[in-house]
Amino acid sequence: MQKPSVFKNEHLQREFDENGFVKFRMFTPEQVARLREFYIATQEAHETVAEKRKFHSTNDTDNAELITDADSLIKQVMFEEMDKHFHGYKTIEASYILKQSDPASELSPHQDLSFVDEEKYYSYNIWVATEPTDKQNGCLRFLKGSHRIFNTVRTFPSYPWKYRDVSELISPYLVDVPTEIGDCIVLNHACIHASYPNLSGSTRIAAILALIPRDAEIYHYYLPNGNPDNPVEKYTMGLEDFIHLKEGQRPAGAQLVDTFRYDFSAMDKASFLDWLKTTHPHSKNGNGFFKNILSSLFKRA
Ligand SMILES: O=C(O)CCC(=O)C(=O)O
Repeated sequence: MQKPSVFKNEHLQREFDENGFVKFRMFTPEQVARLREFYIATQEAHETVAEKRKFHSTNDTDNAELITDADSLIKQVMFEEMDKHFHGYKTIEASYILKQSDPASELSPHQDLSFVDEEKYYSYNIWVATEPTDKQNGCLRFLKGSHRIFNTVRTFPSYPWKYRDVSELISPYLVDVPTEIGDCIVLNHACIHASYPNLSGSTRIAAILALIPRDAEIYHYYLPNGNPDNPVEKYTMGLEDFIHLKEGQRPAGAQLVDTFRYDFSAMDKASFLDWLKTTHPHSKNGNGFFKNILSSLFKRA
């Protein structure tokens, strides 16, 4: 089934559909400066969790006033540009994500939570950093096309990851996506992505806005205790429900619309290697990687 388009520009839509992400220049330096200024003004409130987590977001503070104010400011700036590039969208929540300068700020390959029924729709983030990003301060990295491997349900607060048995195979195939001031990266939440640790000496400040196609319902999939033997609970959500969502807990006021058992079984290595061979046959890293696998098979003990 064809999922609805969200980009006005068909080349951007094609690249997004094909790769699961796309980068383009969306903001002026002045708009980026406004995103940064709000963060600096609220830095203390944001950094209440900084001791515990080297990668954290506004939501991690559990401070409803800060979460609401950050959501409004980021949306105000982003809405100045949204309709030039996107159509048929509905916004969810906006927040800051902070990567402190620390080796523990690395994000290993992952997918983001599900927000919609991905048989019919997709959900996505607009990600914008308030400084240029590169390998040194933790730029994003993507496994191209990985949003198309399986339709997965990605539950809160945790879940057994579909790619848990192949996670060590992913890294050589990730492509780095550095950014300049004003660039945004639009990423499909189902696309496998990661980011380098920030080792630059200062915090990397980024803002994100989560969106879905206009006709899609916003869902939140809750798996009690992250235990795959439990049924998944599916809730319809509004912005307020996200603002008040607490670490590890059910959304307090949201409506439960379904419960279902979900098969969380892992993708096996042979199938993943097959997928890599057909989708990334010319990858520089990939060829080397396959050679390594082959040569290690023929190594004498
Ligand atoms: O900002 C980062 O380093 C990672 C962002 C990310 O994983 C996301 O937006 O889903």
